[in-house]
Amino acid sequence: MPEDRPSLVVILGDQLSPGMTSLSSADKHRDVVLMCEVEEETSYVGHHKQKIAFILSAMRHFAGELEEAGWTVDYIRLDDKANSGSFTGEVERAIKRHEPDRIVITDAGEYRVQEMVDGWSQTFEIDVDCLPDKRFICSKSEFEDWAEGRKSLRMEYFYREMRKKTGLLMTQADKPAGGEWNYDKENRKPAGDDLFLPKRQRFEPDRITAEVIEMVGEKFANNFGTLEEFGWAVTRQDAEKAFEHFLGAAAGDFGTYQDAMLEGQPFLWHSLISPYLNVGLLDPLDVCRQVAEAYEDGKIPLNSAEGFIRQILGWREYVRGIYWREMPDYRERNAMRAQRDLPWFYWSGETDMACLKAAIGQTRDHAYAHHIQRLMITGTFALIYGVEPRQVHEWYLAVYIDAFEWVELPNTLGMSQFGDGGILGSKPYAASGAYIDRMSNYCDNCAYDVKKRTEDDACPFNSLYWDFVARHEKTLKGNPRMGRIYSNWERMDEETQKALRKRAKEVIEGMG
Ligand code: FAD
Ligand code: DLZ
Ligand code: SF4
Repeated sequence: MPEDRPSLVVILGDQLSPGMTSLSSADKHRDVVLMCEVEEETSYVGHHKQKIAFILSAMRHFAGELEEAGWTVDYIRLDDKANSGSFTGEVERAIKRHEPDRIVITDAGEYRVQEMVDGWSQTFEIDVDCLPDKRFICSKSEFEDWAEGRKSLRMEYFYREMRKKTGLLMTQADKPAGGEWNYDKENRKPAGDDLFLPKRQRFEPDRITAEVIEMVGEKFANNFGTLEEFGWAVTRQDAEKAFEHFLGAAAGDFGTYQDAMLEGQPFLWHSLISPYLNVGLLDPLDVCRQVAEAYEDGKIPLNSAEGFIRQILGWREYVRGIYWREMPDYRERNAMRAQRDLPWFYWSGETDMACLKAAIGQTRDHAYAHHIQRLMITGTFALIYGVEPRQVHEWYLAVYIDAFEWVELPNTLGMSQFGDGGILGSKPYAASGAYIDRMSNYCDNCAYDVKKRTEDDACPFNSLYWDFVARHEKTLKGNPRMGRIYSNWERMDEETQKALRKRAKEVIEGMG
C-alpha cells in the first residue's frame, strides 16, 4: 500500500533547524530522516579541523534533538563500515533500507550539492520534492526580481528593500530609524589596547563533541588548524546562549569598533555567530529582531544595531542572491587575470609581516578571523600580490568555521579579489600599509616599517599596492572611484615609480 511507505527526509549538515521546510512537509510518525557524515563533504577542500568537528558534532546533536521530538533518524557516521562516502551513495543505501515512496529535501546551500540532489530523481527513479529554504529572508526569485534590469546591483539598495520588507529599524511613517539608512561613518574607530574588551563565552566540549574531536584529530591530522581551543556551541541552546551573551556584553560597541584590529585580540566586539547562522542553530531574522528590540529598549545605540542588522539582513542575504544568480561560472572568474600561487605562509603562518602572522595565526587556532581581517589583511595582500582567485577562494573555504560556498565565494572572489570585475564592489579593496596602521596596532611590532616604501625593510603592502595600481592601469584607470589614486601615481616622479616596482618585484620573488 503506497500510503504506508515512508518518505525519506534528507537533512544536510547545514540544515540543522527544526523548522526546515523538508521536516514541516513530513510526518514524524511515518517518515524517516536521513543524516549522513560523508567523506566527500569532509574532503572537497582541506577543511580546518575545527570546522569538521563543529559540523559533525552539531549534526549529531541535532539528530538527538529530532529523536527527542519523536522523529526516526537514520544517522550514518563517518566511520560506519558500510558508509559509501557520498550523499548520493548514502541515499541509494537508504532507499534500499526504507523503500520510501519519495525523497523530501530542502534546497541545498551549495551549487555543487544541489547538482547532486537534482540527479536523484532520475538515478533512483523516485519522486524528489525539493523545497525552498525559508530560513533566508529573501527568496531566490525575490532577489532575481530585484536584480532584473538593474545596471548595478549595489548592496545598499537591496538592503533598503529588506528593511522595508521586514520593518526592522523603520519608523511608523516607513522611514529609517534615526533618519539615515546607514551609520557606517560612525563605525570606523580604531580600538586602543587600554579599552575594556568583552570576555568571550566558550563552551566546554561534552561527550559527543569530545568523541568527534578525537576522531577528527586522528582522521584529519594533516588538515590545517588546531583543535585545542575548540569552544564553539554545537547545540541550539548553547548557540542562543552565545548570542545572548553577545547582546549583553558586546553588541553596544559592535558598530563603533567594527573595523578595528588589535594584536592578540581575535574577537573584539564581534558576535561570532556566523557558524550558528550558517548551519541553522540560529535564525537570521530572529537575531535581527532581537537586536532591533535592544535598540528600541535603549540598551544599544543605533549605529551598532543598524551596523549589525545590515550585515545579516543586507550582506548575508545579498551575497546569497548573487551566488545563485551568477553560478556556476562565477567560481571560474578572474577579471584581474591574477595568476600567482597563494604564498605558502597562508598555511604555515610563517611570515615576518605582523598583520598577516596575526590573522593567519588566529585562523589556525580558532578557525575565525573577523571581517576586516579577512578583507583588508589576508584578502588585500592576495589581491595586490596577484594570487589566482580560485586559490584564494579555496583557502577561505577551507580555513573558516563558517565557510560555505554560497557565502564565502561572493565575499572572496567578488568583494575581496574583484574577480567578478565589479558586481559586488565598485572598486577593488587594494590598500597600502597605511590602512592597517590606522585601524590596528600590528605595525608597532612588525619587522617591516609601514612608513617606508622602497627600502629593504619597507612594508611589503606599500610597494605591492602601487605595483597593483600600475599593473592594472588599463582596466582600472577609467573607474571613477580610482581617479584620485591614478592622479597620485602619475604625480610621482619616474624614479620613485621605478623604485616602487623594483621593490614589489623583490617582495614577490622573495615569496615565490
Ligand atoms: P559579525 O561581525 O559579528 O557580523 C554579524 C553577522 O553578519 C555574521 O555572523 C554574518 O552572518 C553576517 N555578515 C557579516 N558580514 C558579512 C558578509 N560580508 N557576508 C555575509 N554575511 C556577513 N561569512 C561567512 O559566514 N562565511 C564565510 O565563508 C565568509 N567568508 C568571507 C570571506 C571574505 C574574504 C570576507 C571578506 C568575508 C567573509 N565572510 C564570510 C563575511 C564575514 O567576514 C563573516 O561573516 C564574519 O567575519 C563572521 O564573524 P562574526 O559572526 O563575528 O560576524
Ligand atoms: C562542510 C560539511 C562537512 C565537513 N561534512 C558534512 C557531512 O559529513 N555531512 C553533511 O551532511 N554535510 C557536511 N558538510 C556540509 C556540506 O558540505 C554542504 O555544505 C551542505 O550540504 C550545503 O550544501
Ligand atoms: Fe602589516 Fe606592513 Fe604593518 Fe607590518 S608594517 S604589520 S606588514 S601593514
